[in-house]
Amino acid sequence: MVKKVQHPGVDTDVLLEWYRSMVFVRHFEEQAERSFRRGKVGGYLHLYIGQEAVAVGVLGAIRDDDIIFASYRDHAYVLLRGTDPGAVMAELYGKSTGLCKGKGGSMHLFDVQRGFYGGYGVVGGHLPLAVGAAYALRYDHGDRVCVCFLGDGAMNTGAFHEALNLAGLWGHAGLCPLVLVVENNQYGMGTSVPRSSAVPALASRFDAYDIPNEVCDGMDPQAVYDVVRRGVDEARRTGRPWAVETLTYRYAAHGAADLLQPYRAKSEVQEWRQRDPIAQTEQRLRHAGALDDAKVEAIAAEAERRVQEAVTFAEASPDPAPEELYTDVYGEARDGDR
Ligand SMILES: Cc1ncc(C[n+]2csc(CCOP(=O)(O)OP(=O)(O)O)c2C)c(N)n1
Ligand SMILES: [Mg+2]
Repeated sequence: MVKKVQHPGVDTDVLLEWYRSMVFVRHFEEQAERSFRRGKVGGYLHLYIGQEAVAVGVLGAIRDDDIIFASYRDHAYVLLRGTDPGAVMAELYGKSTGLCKGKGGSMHLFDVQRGFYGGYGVVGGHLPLAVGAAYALRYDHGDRVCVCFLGDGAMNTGAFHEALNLAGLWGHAGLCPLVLVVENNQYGMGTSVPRSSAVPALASRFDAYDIPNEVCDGMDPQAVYDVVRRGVDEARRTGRPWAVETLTYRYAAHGAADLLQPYRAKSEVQEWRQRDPIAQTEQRLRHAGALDDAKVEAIAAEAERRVQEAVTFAEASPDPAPEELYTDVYGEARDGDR
């Protein structure tokens, strides 16, 4: 059921905003990596560099009251959702002023106020949660949708099949407005999709659960937006799940601690870099007369200024107090819970 995607133009002003957002996210992550190398960021750090067009296109297609679930490669979603970059950087630094008081770290960002329901380290573990959340949204008679980002590797977990079967089934009753966004970045750690998936045309797997699906170019925010916008509108209208496989690439290592990448050729990374989402968008905007050298520099400088502000905040923030070790471990029982 894989369709070819055609996309008409998005407004130049919108594209310029998306460009600005992608530049900011990239600067933020490049800084996060530098901080990791300096030993300022502990634990894991998975960078999204190369995949920015997917987050921008998808978040551009949903409403502010829609909700989002994601894996551990999660910085872009919260930043684009409007979470304070200082709180995100402080979270990576493990500081008490962090988004999750320094207790979640890079993989477990969470911002309920802005509809971001995490940040999960267990591959595929968030899928059952997202299906349940989508069901809850419709059970409450609302018209919000739940967006769930997942990697190609997550599609080979048992949780994927169990969750998606329920999503398809509940969708028949109009009770699962779930938008599944596969970010096929070609690898799960060091294993390529053809080496790990019996059927590498991943979107087709959704057919098994009666979930309509499409494939799109994940290096182009406009292409992502156009296809996802249709899917979101459809899920909102019908209460049925919908899925897209975005074809994208991560330039960075799987995690910042992985220095060797023997599983792929440098030339392959270079080839994908030719289609860098930021460079491509910049070209398009220059062509439309909306960007020139001075504006490109100004946008980069502004991104860097905001990132350095976030770093200054994170560095100046205190570590969590030792007595905080046992707080926020369990939820508080409320009246009527038992
Ligand atoms: C259940 C489980 N199995 C294995 C791992 C180890 N692991 C961490 S990331 C990863 C690869 C996942 O690949 P993918 O879903 O494609 O996401 P990507 O890293 O490419 O964004 C694996 C196997 C894990 N975290 N959880
Ligand atoms: Mg992957």
